[in-house]
Amino acid sequence: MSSESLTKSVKDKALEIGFDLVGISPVGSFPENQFYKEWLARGFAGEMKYMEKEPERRGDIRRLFPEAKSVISCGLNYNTSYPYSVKENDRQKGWISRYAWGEDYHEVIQRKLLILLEFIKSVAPKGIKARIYVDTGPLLERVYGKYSGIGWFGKNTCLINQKIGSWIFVGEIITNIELDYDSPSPDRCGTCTRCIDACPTGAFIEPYVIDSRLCISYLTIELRGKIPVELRDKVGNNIFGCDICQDVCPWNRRAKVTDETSFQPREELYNPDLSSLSQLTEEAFRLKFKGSPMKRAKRKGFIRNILVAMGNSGLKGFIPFLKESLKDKDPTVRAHAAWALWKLEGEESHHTLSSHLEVESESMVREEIVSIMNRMDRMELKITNHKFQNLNKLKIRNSKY
Ligand code: B12
Ligand code: SF4
Ligand code: SF4
Repeated sequence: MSSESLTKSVKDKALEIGFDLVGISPVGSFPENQFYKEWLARGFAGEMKYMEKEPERRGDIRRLFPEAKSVISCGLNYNTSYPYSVKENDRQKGWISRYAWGEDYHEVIQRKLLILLEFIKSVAPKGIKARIYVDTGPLLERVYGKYSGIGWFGKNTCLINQKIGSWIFVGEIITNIELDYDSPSPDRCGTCTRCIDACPTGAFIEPYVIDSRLCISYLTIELRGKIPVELRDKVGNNIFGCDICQDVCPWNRRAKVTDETSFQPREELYNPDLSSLSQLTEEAFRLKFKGSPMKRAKRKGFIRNILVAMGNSGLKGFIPFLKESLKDKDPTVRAHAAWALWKLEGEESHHTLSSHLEVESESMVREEIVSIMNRMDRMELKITNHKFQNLNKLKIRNSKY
């Protein structure tokens, strides 16, 4: 079979299996690979230590697979037909990122790639070698997405396709056979800066460059310990991931709706009630999120996020749940429960928090509570100073008469 007809049959098969996009690029070292090392050096990977492992390999796949010649990039649309706007309305509820409403994409894409690989093996010349990737190894997947022509790097760093927008997952087959290659996708962001302007935490240090440490997606999924206090207000009601920089992107306005059944939202994952989730046990968490990407946050990370959203809600109805979480077995959970109580009750939380301090032994929680109390004291001092100044002003005024 000629490389032209092999390429065509591979692409036809990818679409037949259900991928929405497919493109092919030669293996290579592209200019964007240079940004990666710089990005790591600036500390933008935060605690994602796996990103720092073998950066050379991530930059050039031939270090891992020396015979590699071609990368077949496949894109799968996860834009289900649910509306976005609900999240703004109801403070009782938390927002789970669109990408996590259905089945774990790693598994869905891997299944499809395996079918495609079997097909390729059946039609390709003997001696073919190939590997499958979907966020499973050191590969800059979006760089290959761009050079395979399935999308460009938006200023929000997402891969955007002109026809179906950016609600796409990507996966690749890397092989030692040569195929016909596509041209890279041209950048179509133009003068737009909507994603940069809309990001609540200012995570885009400059167009095309994200500081993960500021990204809500990182804070609610990847970060294991406490969410930095100064960022908690900005997390809002995002309890797993964040969609804001994609929601505002004009290329998603008319994004095609997917018919992939695996991504249809599980009822309880679409804009769920916060109160129903804050008391999940380890076992309940495991059962509820089996087969879902949400398991990545682990129970403690997920409950931590719920408590932050409760604290940001302004709703005093959550106070009993927070008091219950103050007894949680996990110190990260207790620390965030203390913070959220303070957010909802202000000075009234003093009694509960100081009583808790008497029985709390974990330094992480003690530090949180002490810092809240110091803040309360500073506020008290400010109010007293303010009253004192007003009294003095009054005295001075009175002395004039
Ligand atoms: C680490 C990671 C994260 C981190 C860091 C995000 C990031 N932008 O890198 C965090 C946890 C924040 C994250 C969040 C999300 N992620 Co993520 N993530 C990854 C992962 C594992 C690695 C990405 C990576 O290598 N980053 C390193 C940095 C350097 O890459 P970069 O920021 O994209 O920078 C590139 C360009 O911007 C360019 N560049 C840099 N500077 C400049 C300057 C100029 C002038 C130019 C022109 C270019 C340029 O070069 C860089 C490449 O070296 C990939 C899977 C993979 N193996 O590729 C999934 C992946 C990128 N994530 C994905 C998804 C779906 C998400 C979320 C939407 C999930 C969610 N809703 O919460 C968010 C989106 C947030 C966002 N705006 O990026 C998809 C993206 C699909 C798409 N359409 O783009 C991927 C590809 C997984 C997959 N297989 O489908 N993710
Ligand atoms: S996912 Fe949210 S926090 Fe992260 S860069 Fe986009 S808008 Fe900002
Ligand atoms: S919002 Fe605008 S700048 Fe950002 S990725 Fe979309 S088109 Fe590009």
